[in-house]
Amino acid sequence: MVKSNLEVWGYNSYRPFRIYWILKEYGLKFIARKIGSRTGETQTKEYLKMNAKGKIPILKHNNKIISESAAAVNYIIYNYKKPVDFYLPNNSFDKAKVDEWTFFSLMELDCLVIYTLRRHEKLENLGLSNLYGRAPNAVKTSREHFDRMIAACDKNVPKSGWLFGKSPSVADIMFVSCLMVCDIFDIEIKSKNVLRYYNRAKKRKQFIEAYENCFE
Ligand SMILES: N[C@@H](CCC(=O)N[C@@H](CS)C(=O)NCC(=O)O)C(=O)O
Repeated sequence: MVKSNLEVWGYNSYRPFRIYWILKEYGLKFIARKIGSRTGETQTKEYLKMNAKGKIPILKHNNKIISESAAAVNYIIYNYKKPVDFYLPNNSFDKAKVDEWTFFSLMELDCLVIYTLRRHEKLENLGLSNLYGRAPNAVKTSREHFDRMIAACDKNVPKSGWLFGKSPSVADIMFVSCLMVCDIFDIEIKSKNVLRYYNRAKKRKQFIEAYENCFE
């Protein structure tokens, strides 16, 4: 078993995947605690003590616990030495541009589209409408919103490399992790440019290693 003071709790989903990916980028050893959402494993007394929200993922570093996948990803970049092949902004404007992609991914894609589809799509489409209720109009408008958002970033996604040049950044981890959900919910990425970017991202060694570790 791997010895490390870093533990990722959660697997098999694009949100824990964000933490697996940044840890692979930084070449850090970690223990994967493979508990799943909606299995009961996030509702135990022991787990709720670590994350009262009863959700995955969390990152545990010694006795420090970080919930929220984006916060956990940032914790790694704030605390460990930047690898040569990873982009970190070094002024406030460039930092804001990375944040712009991060918040865009979290709010416009993860929250407005993915959460809505997960909650309100039919069971056979991998949704939980049996728990949260059918909402066909919300599902339809979420899918439309996704298309609009992807069209809006079409020109901002470079034709080669990553969002900020030759190396990936936190922005790429957040954006790509949301694009991964297209496969689950049968969403077509209608921008050829974004699709090419996504396919490039999936070929990165660290992405593949993280994927193989997170999704079994
Ligand atoms: N904003 C949180 C979302 C966490 C989240 O919703 N996780 C899902 C699995 S990926 C979960 O645990 N769902 C169970 C539930 O909502 O009860 C993050 O990015 O970490």
